Amino acid sequence: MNTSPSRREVLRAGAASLALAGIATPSVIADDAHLPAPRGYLTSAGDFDDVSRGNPIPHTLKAEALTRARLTASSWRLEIVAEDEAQAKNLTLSANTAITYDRLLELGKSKAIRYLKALQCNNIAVPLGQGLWEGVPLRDLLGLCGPIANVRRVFYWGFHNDDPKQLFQSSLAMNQVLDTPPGEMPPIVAYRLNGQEIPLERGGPVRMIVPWAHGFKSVKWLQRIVLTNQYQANDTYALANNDPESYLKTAAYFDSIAEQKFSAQPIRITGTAMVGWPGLKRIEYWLRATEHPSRDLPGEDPAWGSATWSAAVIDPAPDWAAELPKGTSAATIWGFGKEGQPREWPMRFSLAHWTIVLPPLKRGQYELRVRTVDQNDFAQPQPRPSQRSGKNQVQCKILSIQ
Ligand SMILES: Nc1nc2c(c(=O)[nH]1)N[C@H]1C(S)=C(S)[C@@H](COP(=O)(O)O)O[C@H]1N2
Ligand SMILES: [Mo]
Repeated sequence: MNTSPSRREVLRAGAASLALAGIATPSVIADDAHLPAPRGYLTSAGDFDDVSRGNPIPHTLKAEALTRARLTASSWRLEIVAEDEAQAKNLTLSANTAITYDRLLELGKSKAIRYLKALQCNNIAVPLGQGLWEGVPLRDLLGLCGPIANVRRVFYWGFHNDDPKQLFQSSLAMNQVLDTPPGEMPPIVAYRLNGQEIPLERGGPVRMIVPWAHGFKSVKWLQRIVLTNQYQANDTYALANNDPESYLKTAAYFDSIAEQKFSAQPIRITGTAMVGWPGLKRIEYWLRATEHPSRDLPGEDPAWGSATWSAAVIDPAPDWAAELPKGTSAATIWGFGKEGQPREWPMRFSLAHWTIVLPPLKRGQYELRVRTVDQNDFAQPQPRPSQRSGKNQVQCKILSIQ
């Protein structure tokens, strides 16, 4: 456990700024003994939760089947094809002009971008895992097709067992590909995860990564890009009433939502928060004693209006040298300054860790709710409680004190 003064000071400073903002602070926050050991920021490739379609699932293919599927580094090819010839020069398998893995890595020598990004499915609360992704901006690959005319959208998909029924595709508007706002991260065609080749299970050898979006835009086993003048999203995820243009939501999640029993002692509850495009200002909790605890509290219940929210503690930025893959200098990562520290903390599209420390409680039952407040001052589940654009309902954990 790290009890260095600097960590304590950072936590106290955090509490002080919350007090200034008029937010109650937990009573035992300065007591380091109740804070967890610093938690990691990179999920190892095999530890991500997996969301993969296909029969067989592409990452179960072996040996020759894998080469036939073009899912090894030497067999992998990326085609970029316009709907009609006047739109762009095509890079195809048949003309032997499709992009090879070696060519992608060669481009990466001058164009590569690296960033931290957590994957989250818009239909699953709790992020799937966070990686350090590296790749070539998609715009630079489109640049290989010469002048592009009359193209409004990019469709793309990965290997799907050559069965149209298994196609999993996604799309981006051309402006989302080409006109990255300054200081924002572009979509990349990624070939490294946590400093290593992307394993097959995570969508390797090459996968799309779209920083601001839910997982369905980050297509695995990427093989084909289509330039089109169609203007509508054709995402597989547009079906089933999902919002195909959803942004990652800022939201807090308990590490374990399971009901827990405690004795009369200080209680430490931990969790993570996803930081969406609106950023993260603070995390708050509401503890309420009740004889009949329930996780579901309807939005119209007057209790929401009289709730008292107190500050949870967000972990300060870690020691990046210990966090990052060996040989990766933090200063080379998007959003980090020359000194190797992130310019904003917590960082957008990535994970924060938080801790709630409760003083000893009286016997009884309690509902504990946690929510984020974003940089626009929206508290969960606002600004957009639509569950088809990403899960951001306020989570509840039930505590019983014996
Ligand atoms: N080719 C392909 N890519 C895909 C999917 C898929 O089924 N096939 N699932 C998507 C969805 S819905 C999510 S949430 C993420 C999950 O990424 P992971 O399995 O690396 O955690 O991958 C996306 N990319
Ligand atoms: Mo998903």
